[in-house]
Amino acid sequence: MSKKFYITTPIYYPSASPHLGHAYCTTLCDIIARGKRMRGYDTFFLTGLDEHGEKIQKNAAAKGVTPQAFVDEIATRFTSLWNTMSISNDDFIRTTQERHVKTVEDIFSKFVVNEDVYLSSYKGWYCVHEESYWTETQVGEDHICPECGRPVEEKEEGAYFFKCSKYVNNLLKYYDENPTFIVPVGRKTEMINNFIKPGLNDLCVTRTTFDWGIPVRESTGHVIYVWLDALTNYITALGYGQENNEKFKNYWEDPDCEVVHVIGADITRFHTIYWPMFLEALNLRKPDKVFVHGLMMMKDGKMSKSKGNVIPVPPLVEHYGVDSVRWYLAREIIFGQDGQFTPEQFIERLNADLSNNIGNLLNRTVSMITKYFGGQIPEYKGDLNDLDKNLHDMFDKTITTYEVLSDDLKVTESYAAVMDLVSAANKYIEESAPWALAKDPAKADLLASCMQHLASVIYLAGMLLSPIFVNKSEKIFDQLGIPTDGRTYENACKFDYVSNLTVCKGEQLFPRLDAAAEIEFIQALMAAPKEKSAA
Ligand code: ME8
Repeated sequence: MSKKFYITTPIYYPSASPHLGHAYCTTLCDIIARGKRMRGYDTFFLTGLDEHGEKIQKNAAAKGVTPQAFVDEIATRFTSLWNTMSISNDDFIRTTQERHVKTVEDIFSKFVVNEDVYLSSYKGWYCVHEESYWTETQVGEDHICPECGRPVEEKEEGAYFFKCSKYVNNLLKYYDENPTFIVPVGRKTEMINNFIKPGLNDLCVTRTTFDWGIPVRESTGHVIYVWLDALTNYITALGYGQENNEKFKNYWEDPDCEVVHVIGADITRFHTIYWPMFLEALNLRKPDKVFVHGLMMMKDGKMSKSKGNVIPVPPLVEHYGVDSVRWYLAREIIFGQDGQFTPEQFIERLNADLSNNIGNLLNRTVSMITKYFGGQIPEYKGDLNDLDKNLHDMFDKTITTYEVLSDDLKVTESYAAVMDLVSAANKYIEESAPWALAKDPAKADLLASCMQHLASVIYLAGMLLSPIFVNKSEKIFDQLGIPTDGRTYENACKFDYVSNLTVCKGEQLFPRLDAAAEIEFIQALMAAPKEKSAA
């Protein structure tokens, strides 16, 4: 039986251009997906757009275009950004697509028939930005949205309600039986204490005050609440409820397929409370994990177009290369925690890890193998001394550590472990002093062993880094002389695979960056007019 993995990003609102925050989430998911594919998992990676709702309708009206024309234009900016970031998604769902619309209508009808929804009327405090109703207590005396801090307005409308009361016990049982359903676990406590314990109201799942949404068949004038519409993308994209539902069967319906949703903290409530309830009502399995990542902030707080502090991604990628930007995103901010973008840390990260560490190791090793062995990687001589033995042990341990951490979605930690191996190999060069061994014919075996150990470490590191380095890993393999058909995870994990290959010295992979000049370059990018330079 093949190992299977299904990973999704949130589907973003195409209400404005995507920024580095969106790129952060999608790139991290891409790295996870590529890592699983590398290890032989049958992987499906989904991203897309959440195109309905009042906010989109208002933004389109402000521009004097139809909502569909509005989202069509912004959709091209998202796909272009995913191209720039080398995102390897298997599908791109848009909630205005027929496959999705029809299935959502069917899902709603099922809810009506099964009496999971009922018609009533709703009065409450509504936040247009979050498209959410809040209670009097939640908005407080100032009538402010607890999620985004914007003013809310009082509204009353006829509406369908989803019977949360029917499913809340099942949800709590699911939390209990699946302690890693919500990661980091602190988020689960937050959900229980803030939303479930105070009493979960039935959820209002239709709107009548605007029409840019999926219509309710059973009641003219009602459109389906944007969150019920949006969450179901995770199954409609796989073909749920459609004729062509092979992917749905292969991934969602296979209990051995791990299903993971990666989201930002702002949308935890919808994914961890309502989504499992909708699935229970449809009699479908629930996701194994909702992983809540942190926010990428700027010095003056959350990145947002209205603040004008958005960093344009394409010129960053054009200047530094996609692999470097991907490396920064994966390594600088611990996945699951908030982080801050600063030009100083960006340059420091690239210089320290890429230029001084992996780039340096590759250069030195290929040069020495060329100089001492005419370019041919010597045969494996076993562990001849403690230095060899320690590096060999670390090689083996890094494979296990990488696999365990990445299966736990500890992306940053898993790549830190790979860099630790690279640092250890650089240190091993200093301690083994191959230049001294080369002067003593009695130490020929030690010299050969040293070169072989270094080449093995580089092959493994290059492979483990390949989910991030979509270009440079291949260049590493070229310099090591790895045949194209030998570039597999299994081979890279074999300590003696590289023996007898012929290295081929190439360009320096990560030239050192001049910090002062580069910081100035990034600051200029950040100051550039935003709308043009966005995605
Ligand atoms: O909430 N740092 O869409 P959205 C890191 N359509 N991640 C960020 C970020 C930042 N500064 N800004 C945004 C929606 N994100 C709904 C989702 S899902 C069924 C429907 C990421 O366009 C983060 O993952 O507001 C966040 O959860 C998501 O974008 C919200 O995107």
